[in-house]
Amino acid sequence: MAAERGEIGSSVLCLFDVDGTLTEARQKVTPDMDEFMQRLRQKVKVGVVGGSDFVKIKEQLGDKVVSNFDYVFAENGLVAYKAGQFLAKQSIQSYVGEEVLQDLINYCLNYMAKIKLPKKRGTFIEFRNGMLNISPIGRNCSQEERIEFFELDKKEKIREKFVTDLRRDFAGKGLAFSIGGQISFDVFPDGWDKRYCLGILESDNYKTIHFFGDKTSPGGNDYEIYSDERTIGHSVTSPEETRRICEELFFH
Ligand code: M1P
Repeated sequence: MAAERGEIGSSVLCLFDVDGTLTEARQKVTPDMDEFMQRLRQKVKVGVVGGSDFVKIKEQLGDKVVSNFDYVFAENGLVAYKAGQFLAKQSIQSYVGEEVLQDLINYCLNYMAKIKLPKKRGTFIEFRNGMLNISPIGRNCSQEERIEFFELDKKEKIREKFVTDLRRDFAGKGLAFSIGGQISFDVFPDGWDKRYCLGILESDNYKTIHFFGDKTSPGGNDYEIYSDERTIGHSVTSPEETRRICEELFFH
């Protein structure tokens, strides 16, 4: 279905998820898409809001990402850059406290020790600024091993079951769990999902904020910001679809 024509100008912001929306999962942006974003930036303000940490976003969108986008929100906005400058970051340990954090880490290590998979690699828990990223196969897996796990997970729902158990066993601890990619899920304090970046944007008084993401169903890491009344949400299935919708909205 064709998108309606959108307003343009500096009071309009387009916010993009990264994996599956601007790039293929954990892959580099294509030169075409990169160039398209710069053309779009002449019509509206543009920003990215990824679940990944800043290092991964930079790997995927290039070394100039902070100057190529008006906003870069890594870890859902828990690490934020605006107009080419670092703005602020959050710390999960100061917010949650060592007690709950260690219970969570020990629980996950124990849980993963009991999962048998075709392959297991390293870095099962990545400790980030504002979140923990948990991966049953381990983040050091190769691209081939990543896809193998992803396919198995679709059938066996390994991550879904893990997250269901965590939600039950950590109920009332103020933690949220969200599946955004292929081999892992993210854990962060309640409310520190992608809506977190909307709080940062409040003082910039945008008239319209469009959000584009691929994990927009309940449980996906784009769901909350996609369904928030402060955004116009667009659910996409690929970078090509993101581009098509933007062309329909802003280039006609
Ligand atoms: O941006 C979506 C997700 O990307 C990665 O997921 P995975 O490695 O499982 O494909 C991670 O960086 C994750 O934190 C992030 O939410």
